[in-house]
Amino acid sequence: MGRLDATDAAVNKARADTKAIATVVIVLAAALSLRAHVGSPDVYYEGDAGPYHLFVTVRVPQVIPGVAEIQIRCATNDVRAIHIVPMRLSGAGSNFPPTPDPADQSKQDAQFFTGSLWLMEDGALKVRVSVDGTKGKGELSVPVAAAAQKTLKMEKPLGALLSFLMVFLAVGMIFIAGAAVREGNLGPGDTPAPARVRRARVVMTITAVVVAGILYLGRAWWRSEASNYQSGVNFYKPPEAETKLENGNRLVIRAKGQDAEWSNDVKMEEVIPDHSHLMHLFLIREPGLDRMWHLHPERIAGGAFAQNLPSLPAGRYQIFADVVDKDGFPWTLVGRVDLAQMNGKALTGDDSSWSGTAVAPQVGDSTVSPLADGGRMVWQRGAEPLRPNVAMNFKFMVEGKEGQPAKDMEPYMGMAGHAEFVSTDLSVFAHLHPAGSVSMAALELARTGAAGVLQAGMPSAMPMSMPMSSAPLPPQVSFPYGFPRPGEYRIFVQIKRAGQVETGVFDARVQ
Ligand SMILES: [Cu+2]
Repeated sequence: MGRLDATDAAVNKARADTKAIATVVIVLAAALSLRAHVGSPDVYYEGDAGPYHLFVTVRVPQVIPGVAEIQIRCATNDVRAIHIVPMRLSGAGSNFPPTPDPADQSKQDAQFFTGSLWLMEDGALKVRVSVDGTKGKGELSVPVAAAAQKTLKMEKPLGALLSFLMVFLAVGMIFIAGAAVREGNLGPGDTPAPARVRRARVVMTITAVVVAGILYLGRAWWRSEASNYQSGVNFYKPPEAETKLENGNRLVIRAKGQDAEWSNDVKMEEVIPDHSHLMHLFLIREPGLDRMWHLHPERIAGGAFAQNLPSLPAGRYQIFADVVDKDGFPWTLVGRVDLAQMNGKALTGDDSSWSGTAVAPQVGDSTVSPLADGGRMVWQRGAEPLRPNVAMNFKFMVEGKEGQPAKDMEPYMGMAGHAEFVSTDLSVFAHLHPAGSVSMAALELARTGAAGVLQAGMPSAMPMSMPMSSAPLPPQVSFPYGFPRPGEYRIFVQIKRAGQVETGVFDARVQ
């Protein structure tokens, strides 16, 4: 609690300071954002396990192997038992699960279950949730992108204890070897012969050299393990999006991996379609986040992606480009590009854009957003302040010009809505759907258990919240999510009505 208050105070102080300092803060924050992962590792998922509707949160450990915390809220009170087990998302490992663990049912709240799972390996995993209740059995799988986020430092007392033991054992070994030679076959009361004393000294010297050698090799082993682990941490940092402008307005994006191993493992030539597209590219103008484009570049030769830019004003744009690799692991390429005024074609297909006012920190939270068609979108949130790491359902109501609930909602790329939660310092970016923070391609892999089921160009996501009939969707769309940390966020909510994509934009301060 103290830390949160301190952070808040620091934020307020920074605001009160001069513009020059504010600029420095922004530049610093932007620099950090390029190094950080895109800042939202936990998984929020909402879906059906047979007849049971569940809201699942997976708190991914910061280190792998590590313990993931699982929370499951059931929509109904007919669930008796839940079992959870981690598995690989696809491939052979997904067919041979270990024995599932029972989740604990809360004593106060029978609809709430919790459990802990060891995640032993990194990469694209899933947590299989098996439900047993009065309506029989049900099952669902939640994709989890398991990635080591940092190397933990050894705690000082433990380090001190281990150092002491090391010295004690090393010195002890030398003296034991010496004593064995000197006094090993003495009778009671005898004194060792001078020759034995001399030999014992030689043996002790040799032992000291051997012990030093063992310690040296141990240190080398420790360091190589640590550097292996660190390279695992680096592996999962968001890859850099390298950009190049060709022929005036053609933006070419290339993933610059951390190293050769990354480029070899995560081939852009093999990324799989995620809700109808190989890449979802978001261009957000800095620093006010007052312009946003959601585009879908085509893959070109050599694993690069190309997008003919629409008309857009000059400025510095933050790039977030979502792709899903062949194993179902989601990556967000992160970059930045300075663009002059662009004169391009009108948007087509699933491409969409929004323009509005810049974020104004003093103004605070907003819950009503005017839509381009004259209607509006309302964020139905309670009065209580927003807190980090709290799983919530973000509900948005779409209204027509006269304030009536929209009756012409259509699926947009197969779903009722798409939302982008972006921290104003650009260190957090999450692209969400009514099913939550998992990628739709990973969800499909979790269901089918095998890669290669998806064909390029085929819609990858079975519409979750969309009735298969052509009846209009309900006017309300919701997204399960939790803010990863305190700060200021801008939320873009994209829906489609009467053939037109509309974007509602909301500002939120998380305390
Ligand atoms: Cu989407």
